[in-house]
Amino acid sequence: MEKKIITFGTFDVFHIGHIKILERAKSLGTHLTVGVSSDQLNFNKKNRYPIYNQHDRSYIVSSLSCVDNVFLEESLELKGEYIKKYQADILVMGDDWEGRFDMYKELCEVIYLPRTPSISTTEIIEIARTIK
Ligand code: C2G
Repeated sequence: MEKKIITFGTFDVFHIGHIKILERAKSLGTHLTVGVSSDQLNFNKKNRYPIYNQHDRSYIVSSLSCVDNVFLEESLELKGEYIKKYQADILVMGDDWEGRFDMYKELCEVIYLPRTPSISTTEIIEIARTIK
């Protein structure tokens, strides 16, 4: 039986923590849809644009064998609409978002997975900045 998973993220400067959460998300079902957050959404949220633009970030994520479908996440508030549109059975997020999406439990199962320790896009950017 098909079991559809949906997850969301920026996936900027793609790293091992990103692939691990996507693989673990896929292992919970049979089909994985990924909402890649738009450049504008990131600017609104963090007051800066991602290093890689939304086309390149979507291209990288869609090239992964565990990913079946990619779309642009235009607004954080539209998660309920995306869950319905892509007929997701499970919403998966990293546990940095623990509890934040519990309101979608009326639409689907909501699972928070532990983050991969010791790696983040912010840290990679900071390290790269210090290299002369
Ligand atoms: N992640 C992880 N381990 C890390 C870093 C990230 O498991 N070391 C996970 C995050 O928990 C998230 C996914 O990878 O589930 C994508 O992370 P980000 O690109 O940082 O996504 P974010 O900016 O949190 O965007 O609608 C929600 C947003 O789009 C989430």
